[in-house]
Amino acid sequence: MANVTVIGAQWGDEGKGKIVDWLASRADAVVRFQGGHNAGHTLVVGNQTYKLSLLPSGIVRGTLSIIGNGVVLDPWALKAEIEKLTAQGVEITVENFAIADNCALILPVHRDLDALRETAAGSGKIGTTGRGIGPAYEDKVGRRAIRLCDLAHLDAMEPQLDRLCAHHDALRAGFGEPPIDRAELIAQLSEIAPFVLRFAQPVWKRLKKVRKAGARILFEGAQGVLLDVDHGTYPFVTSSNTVSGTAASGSGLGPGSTGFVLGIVKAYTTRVGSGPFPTELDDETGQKLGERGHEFGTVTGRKRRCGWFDAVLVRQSCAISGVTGIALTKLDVLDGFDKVKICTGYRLNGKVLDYLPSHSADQAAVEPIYEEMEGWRETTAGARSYGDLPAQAIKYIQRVQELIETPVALVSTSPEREDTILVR
Ligand code: 2SA
Ligand code: MG
Repeated sequence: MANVTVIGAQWGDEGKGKIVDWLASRADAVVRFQGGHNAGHTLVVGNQTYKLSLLPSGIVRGTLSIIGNGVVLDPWALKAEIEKLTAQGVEITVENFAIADNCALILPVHRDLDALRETAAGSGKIGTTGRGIGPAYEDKVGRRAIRLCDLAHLDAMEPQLDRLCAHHDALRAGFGEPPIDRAELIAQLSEIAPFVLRFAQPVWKRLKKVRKAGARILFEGAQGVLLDVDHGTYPFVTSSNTVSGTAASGSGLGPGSTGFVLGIVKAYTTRVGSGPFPTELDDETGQKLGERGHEFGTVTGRKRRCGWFDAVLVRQSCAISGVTGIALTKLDVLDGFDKVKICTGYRLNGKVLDYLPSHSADQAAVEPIYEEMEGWRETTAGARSYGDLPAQAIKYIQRVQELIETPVALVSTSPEREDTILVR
C-alpha cells in the first residue's frame, strides 16, 4: 500500500470510519488534516465500538496517529476523548500520538459564538455541530488565534489576547454578552496546557522522517467534499477545505505525498444540517432509508436527511478532489427496494445541467432527473466477494461507476471490517 488519502465525497457520514480503520491496519501513520471534533467516526473492532471525533482512527490499533496543523483543536474535548478511549483500553502515549504545535485552538468563546449565531439565525441557521469550528477557523485566518505552541508561552500572551478580545468583545456585546474574562481564560489554558503540550511538536518533521523511512501514511479526511468551504454548498458548509489537497497543506507535506485518493461514497445520499439537497426524500422512502441506514449523527445524534443517490454531485466531488477510486458503502440499505433511483442530471429554468451550480438559490432550485432501475430482493449485507452479490446490485454498482466517471475500488457491505469487497 502506498500513501492513501480518504475523503468523503458527499456531505459526510459516508462510512469513512470503517474504511479508514480497514486501511489503518495496513498503514504506519494516520493523519487528520482538517476539521475538528465536529467529525464523528465510528469503528467497530470485534465486539467493541469506538466513537472518535478528534483522534485519528489509527489510535485504536496503536498506529502512530497525528493531528495536523489544518485541524482546529479543542484541548478540553481532546482530553475527554483520550480519557474515554483510555477507559476502553486504548493506549495513547507520546510514542503513538502527536499534535502539530501550530494547530489553532478552539476556545470556549468559539463555542459560545457558534451557539449565539445559530440561535440568532433562527430558521436561517447553518445547522452546525455547535463545536465552535467556524469561529475558530475565522480567528485563525484573522490572525488572532491562540495556537497550541502558545500554551508554552502563557506569559507572553498579552498582545494576542488583546487582539482576540478586541474582536470578540465587540461581537459579544452585540449579543448582549459580557466581555471575555481574561483571567478565567488564562486560568483555563494554564490548567489544560501540560496535558496537551506533552503531545505537541512540529509534526511536519516527524512526518518527514516517517516518510523517509518508507512508511505508509494514511490521511484521514473528515466531513465531505460538499461541505468544503470553497467547493461545497456554500454557505451551508463547514469552515475548512475538505478536499484531498488539504491533506498536504493540513499536515505539512508536499502535494506529491497524498497518494491514492479514495473517495468514500454512500450508495444513497444523506445530509445533516441545513442547505440544498436535490434528491432529498420527504416521504416514506426517505424514512425507510434513514431507519435502515441508522442515519443519526455520531457526534450530535441528529437525524440525517435522506435521499436517492446523486451521481451529479459525486461526479463533481470526484473531479474536484482528484479521486482515484471510490469505496461504495451501505449498499445493503438498498436491499429489498422494488425500484431504486439514481439522479443523473438536474433541470433548472428549463435547462438540463450536468453539474451543481455555485449559487445557493440555484442549488436549492435544481430538480433531479432520475433514472430508475430494478431493485434486488436478496440481501447484500456481509457479502465479501463480488460473486456474493445479486446481479441487480452489481448492475447498480456498475451504473454508479459509469455515471461518476470514477472506478469503484471497494464495496463495503456492513460495519464489520471484514465485510469488504476489494474490486481492484
Ligand atoms: P460545523 O459544526 O461548523 O462544521 O457545521 C457546518 C456544517 O457542516 C456539517 N457537518 C457535518 N455533517 C455531517 N457529519 C459531520 N460530523 C458528525 C458525524 C455530525 C454529527 O460525523 O456524524 O454528529 O452530527 C459534520 N460535521 C459538520 C454540519 O452539519 C453543518 O451543515
Ligand atoms: Mg460521521
